[in-house]
Amino acid sequence: MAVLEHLTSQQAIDLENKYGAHNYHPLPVVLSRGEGVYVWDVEGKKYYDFLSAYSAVNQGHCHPKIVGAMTEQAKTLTLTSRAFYNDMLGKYEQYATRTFGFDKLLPMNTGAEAVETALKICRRWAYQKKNIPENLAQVIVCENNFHGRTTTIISFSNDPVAREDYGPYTEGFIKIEYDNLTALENALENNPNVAGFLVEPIQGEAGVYVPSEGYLKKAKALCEKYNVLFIADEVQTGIARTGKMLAVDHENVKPDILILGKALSGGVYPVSAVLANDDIMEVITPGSHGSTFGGNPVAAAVAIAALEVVEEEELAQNAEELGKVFREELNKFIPTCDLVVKVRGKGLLNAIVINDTEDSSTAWDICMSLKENGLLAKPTHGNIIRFAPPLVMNREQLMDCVSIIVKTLQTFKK
Ligand code: IF1
Repeated sequence: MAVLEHLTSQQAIDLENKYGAHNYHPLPVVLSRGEGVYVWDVEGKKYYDFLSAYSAVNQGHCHPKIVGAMTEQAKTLTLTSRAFYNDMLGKYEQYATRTFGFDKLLPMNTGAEAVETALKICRRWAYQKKNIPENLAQVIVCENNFHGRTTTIISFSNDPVAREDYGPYTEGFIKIEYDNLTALENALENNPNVAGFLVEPIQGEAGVYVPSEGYLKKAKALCEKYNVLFIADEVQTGIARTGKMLAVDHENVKPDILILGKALSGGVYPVSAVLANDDIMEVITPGSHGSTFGGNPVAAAVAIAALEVVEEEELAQNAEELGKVFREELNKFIPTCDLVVKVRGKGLLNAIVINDTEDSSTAWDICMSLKENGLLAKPTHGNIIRFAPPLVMNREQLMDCVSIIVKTLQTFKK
């Protein structure tokens, strides 16, 4: 078979199965094109994308402004490494720090790398500024967290599938219950070696678990009380997804360290970043951290364009409004049967909980049926289905999607 030959879905799936490592179990759909809120499979069938590449494609597929910025920059200069300056990085750093209100930005590529970077900054700060004795710094994390796939990050995961047989694990993490301020205070008090608290403002992988109102604000206050850095992982919740530029904005919380990824590039290129003020970021000195691709000119051009699109197209407001409509509409359906326990979420990061056990196939079967009906979504934790369309959706499209979802759920009615 010639490499560029047109493939059927089955052929593409067979190739991945044969030649690719089996680290995913995808829904059996093979996509070959995307535009805005839509994607098309290789047979030409059109779908609403209700995953948005796990919230990376907030600005919609192949946004012309972002793709334009990328192709222009790709024709001009792609990579210099940080051994030399480039004429795009500073402009991007200025734009992004102004947008998010921090003194400085450290550019990386993937979300996991940015989380690792934040942890390194936090540990350095602990030794150099908080005077924690060498190698004793601890970071508090939450149960059911998801922060990525590196060895250190999976060390403090409690998902057996993500961790099993990857030991030995990195030390220095304390795990507490999410959305539990007493547990946080217990972990902070009488422990002078705590350096930071790493938290997702909404737990995505855990099934779009929204904490109680005020949790983040009070958690930040506790961190201040004990001189501990509040580190917000907004890789999934950031960049307008939840109806504000950042999910912490809902509670007017300013993290000490902010982690961004995914939609920072609109999903066209891997771009991640860590932001902090000078008193923290100054612990990073030449040679102490880096990346070949981090801060490259294409990434910088893409990220500026991606952030401009969010502002110009008022995507946060749109996510806020459409999210309310989505939950309202689903809440009309839920009492009509026993199939769906609840809908929850913020902005356009939502999930429905199916009334079945975690090991049942119901949520998967519903997603297969949604696919047949022209909408792509993926189950998480067995009985939860995440709904996160691109934020460029309009009200009419959203109502069309609600009707696809409701009609599909009706065929599974209990
Ligand atoms: C996979 C989940 C989403 C993240 C947060 C850091 C990262 C992620 C809060 C790492 C990544 C992903 C990665 C993807 C599945 C996915 C996911 F279901 F696993 F939890 F989005 F909901 N912090 N999330 O959500 O970013 O290194 O991937 O760029 O790993 O299979 P990355």
